[in-house]
Amino acid sequence: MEFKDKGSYEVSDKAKDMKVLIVHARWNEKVVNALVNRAAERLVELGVAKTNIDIVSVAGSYELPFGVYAHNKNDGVTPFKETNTSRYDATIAIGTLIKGDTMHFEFIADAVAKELMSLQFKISRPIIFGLLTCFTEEQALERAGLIEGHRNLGEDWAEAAIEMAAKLK
Ligand code: DLZ
Repeated sequence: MEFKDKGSYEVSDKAKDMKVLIVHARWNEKVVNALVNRAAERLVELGVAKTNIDIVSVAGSYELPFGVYAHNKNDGVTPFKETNTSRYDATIAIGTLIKGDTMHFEFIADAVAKELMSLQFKISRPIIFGLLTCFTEEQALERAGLIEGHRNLGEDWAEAAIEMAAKLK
């Protein structure tokens, strides 16, 4: 029996009015590009207009939380307030960390996960966790659908973005 699956997904008809932001790191470009492309493609399949999807990059995964914060701000200057919520209905933060010989991986993975989680409640919008934390390059290629027989997780992140954004619509 297969226990590790994502369950069934119900498509929301609210997607056609949504604006979605994808913020991605530039490290591990091949994997990240495949994840970003599939996430954007799936958003369109779900009904989001291509013109309502913005894609921006940051240097590495450590920069993802600030990139999400900066690009969600309405006027680019004032801090978020209750009346100053994001211009995006959802954000997908995408990066790939591959473990090296030091503790770098652990520090970044932990810091980014915690910050993206709490940032959602500051900007009052869902942020989807598209950070792969892999022990090997092969694991990363698998999760980006770049090894035969494996699914690209970008599509799950797009579905999660629409599902969570629909809760506020
Ligand atoms: C420095 C670094 C290393 C070693 N590995 C990765 C990685 O596998 N994936 C990734 O997205 N970023 C990596 N970075 C860059 C850091 O995330 C960050 O950009 C720098 O430490 C500068 O803050």
